[in-house]
Amino acid sequence: MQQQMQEHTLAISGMSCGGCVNAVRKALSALPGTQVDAVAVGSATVSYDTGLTAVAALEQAVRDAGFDLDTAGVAGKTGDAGSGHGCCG
Ligand SMILES: [Cu+2]
Repeated sequence: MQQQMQEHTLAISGMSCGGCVNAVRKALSALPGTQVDAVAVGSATVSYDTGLTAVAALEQAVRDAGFDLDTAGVAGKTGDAGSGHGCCG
């Protein structure tokens, strides 16, 4: 069996508290082949098996959990908390 683990960091906007962190962690860890390495307000680092899932699926899980991808970039701007997304409105 060939496992090809790839690490990916997602920049996420709309996170603002520990509840958001938990929601994102739960959403990502529910995907097949993923191992959530770290989640903080504004970002999540995940290792995933490229044979089982893809970055697009990770991003979709984040959106499904009620958050947005901060596609403007990991470096620099912090997500705009309080935009009405996530667990705390
Ligand atoms: Cu929250």
